[in-house]
Amino acid sequence: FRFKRLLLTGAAGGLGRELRRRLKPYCIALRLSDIDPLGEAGAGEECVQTDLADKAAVHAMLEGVDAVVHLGGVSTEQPWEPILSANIVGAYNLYEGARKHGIKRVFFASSNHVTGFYRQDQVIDADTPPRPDGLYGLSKAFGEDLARLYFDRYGIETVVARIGSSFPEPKNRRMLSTWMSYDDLEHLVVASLTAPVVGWSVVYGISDNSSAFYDNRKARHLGFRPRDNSDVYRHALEEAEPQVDLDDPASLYQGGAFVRTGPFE
Ligand code: NAI
Ligand code: 15L
Repeated sequence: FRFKRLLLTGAAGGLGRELRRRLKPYCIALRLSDIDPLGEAGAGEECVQTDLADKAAVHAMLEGVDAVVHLGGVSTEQPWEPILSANIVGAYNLYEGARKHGIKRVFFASSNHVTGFYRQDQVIDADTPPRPDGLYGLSKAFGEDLARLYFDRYGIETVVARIGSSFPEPKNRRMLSTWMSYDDLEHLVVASLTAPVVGWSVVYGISDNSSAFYDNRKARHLGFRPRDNSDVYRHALEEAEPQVDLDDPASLYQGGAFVRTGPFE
């Protein structure tokens, strides 16, 4: 399966740098975009430094693109202004540009923080109502609804991936539940871009973790089969953190420390 041209936004970020390398075999041209510098374009790469809040630049960057992997934006809890600009105005510019250029499929990097205020003793799924744990989670909930509107009105398909914690390894006990390996991230993105029919689908981006907070059965049609499992790290993380303090909201809620980050003024 090879796309003529794939667009990867947020390409200078942690996940973007991984996917830059991993998505190349799936397309002839990989267009890379970020507000930060992207380095030299390699063979088959096109680099476009763009602020997602710049409507004209975003529309121009979507020209000639078959499908989008949208990772760009603020990725942590921050003051309102940067979130508004990158995640809300930015997502709107991206979908409007996609509509104008007839783009048919988007992978939208949403976040577990859309539902971060569910407790860690609950298992939730794609139909559980949003319960954002901060402005960041709220902005991702906006992106998800925007994607749904653009599917219902214009037929642009989106896989909304509520990514858990995608890092080389889980860093704490919470991440035993939320971790997704980079290999599984790649499988999820490729499954999302190539499944024949996705409409507007929600999937939690996690590996096959024994203590997952999320049930992905409603996303089986994507054919995403995570192959890694955080249990490999369980013993070491439990030894390092034998007790959790249940008076700390970060230990009680799925969103972890995000539930008590901010306000900033
Ligand atoms: P990151 O912060 O390393 O990368 C995000 C990239 O977006 C950065 O390179 C940044 O320069 C760029 N960006 C920020 N504002 C921008 C703007 N106005 N215009 C253009 N580019 C802008 O984050 P990471 O970890 O790579 O995450 C990628 C995506 O996945 C983000 O959307 C994040 O919210 C989402 N995600 C990541 C998770 C993880 O565990 N890594 C978990 C849940 C969601
Ligand atoms: C996210 O949404 C963040 O982008 C990422 O940096 C992690 O903090 C992750 O969630 C998490 O919840 O562990």
